[in-house]
Amino acid sequence: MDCLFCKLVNGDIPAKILYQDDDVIAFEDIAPQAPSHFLVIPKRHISTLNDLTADDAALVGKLPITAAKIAKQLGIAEDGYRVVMNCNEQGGQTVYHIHMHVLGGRAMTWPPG
Ligand code: U5P
Repeated sequence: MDCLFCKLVNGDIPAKILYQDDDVIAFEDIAPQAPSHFLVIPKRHISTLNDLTADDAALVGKLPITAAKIAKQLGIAEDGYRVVMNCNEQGGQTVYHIHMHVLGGRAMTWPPG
């Protein structure tokens, strides 16, 4: 499958990995938009949020749990951080393998652009 993040999961493209287990992997975003910016993704390929089914609930639930664990380790949890999941073109999705952005280390603005 020609998916960038599947290649990353398989070790075929490099990433600064922060955490992984059998289900999820977290790595630093290559184009950080905040002092801390990492992505948490399921290892299994799911293209967009629209493709999720009830069977994916436990897997997807691991994304924010992993995000919070890493945020604590990075020291951004207490001040706060933002999680974002973009869906399809108007949502700003560019990589079609679902991923949770975690941004912290600075004050966020609202609404996002
Ligand atoms: N990205 C990486 N590593 C790559 C390719 C892309 O971290 O090898 C990041 C981009 O910098 C972007 C994110 O922040 O993946 C895709 O986000 P989205 O636009 O699909 O939400």
